Amino acid sequence: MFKNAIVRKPCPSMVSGLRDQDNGDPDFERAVKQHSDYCDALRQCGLEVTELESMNQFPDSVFIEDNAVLTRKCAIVARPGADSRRNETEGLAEMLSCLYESVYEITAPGTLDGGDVMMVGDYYYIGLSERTNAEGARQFIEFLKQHDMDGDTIQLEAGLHLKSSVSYLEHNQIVVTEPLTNHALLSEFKKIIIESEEAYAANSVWINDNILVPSGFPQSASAISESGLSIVELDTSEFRKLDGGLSCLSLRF
Ligand code: CIR
Repeated sequence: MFKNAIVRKPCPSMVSGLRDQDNGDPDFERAVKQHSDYCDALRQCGLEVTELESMNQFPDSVFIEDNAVLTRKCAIVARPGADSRRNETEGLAEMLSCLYESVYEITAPGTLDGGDVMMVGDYYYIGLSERTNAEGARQFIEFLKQHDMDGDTIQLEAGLHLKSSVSYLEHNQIVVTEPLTNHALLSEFKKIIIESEEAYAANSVWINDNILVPSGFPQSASAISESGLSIVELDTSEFRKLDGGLSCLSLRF
């Protein structure tokens, strides 16, 4: 069960956030509304939500998931792989030290984005991507081991982050897109396959037996609810323009 979430408010400069393809700039006012609905959904799932002030000097800072990984036993501050995001983590270790006895930081030359880290209990899957390198993953696993946790890496061939393609929905169940469906490390999971035209819905989020699913992906929504899970659909259109999904918008712990 999660009890808390940390989010960062969107900033007006998000209109110049990073993106792989140009699908138009996000509308800031609409993003603020979608973010507020997201926070309400987290609260309805029973979470206490801490809203950090926006950081206009960092256009992508609303995607706070990439800044840290909060495990059951320690906090690990990430070192974002994109240059423009590298310093988003300033002050975070200090803030997290009020919540955790053990706070670690990924250091150079390691890079790691939280979006590349999928938690399955005390075991972590780490995507090696354009943002997360082998050294970042190595440091991350070393921190885990100090607390009797462990992890392994998955080399990504496509997608921004690991969790752009696969999400753990608890109960030994994942939603996963085609490229990772047959990955050896994921073979033990029960799979809900997300069709390629709905790939964005692979970034869905388990919160206390509710699944947050992006709206506009009907096949995925019914596949997830058919497996007995209760879904909450949320509009993320403005964050999607920056390749961001539901998980990126919060740290849950
Ligand atoms: C970026 O490219 O870093 C942002 N525009 C999107 C980050 C999305 N984060 C995530 O999937 N965890």
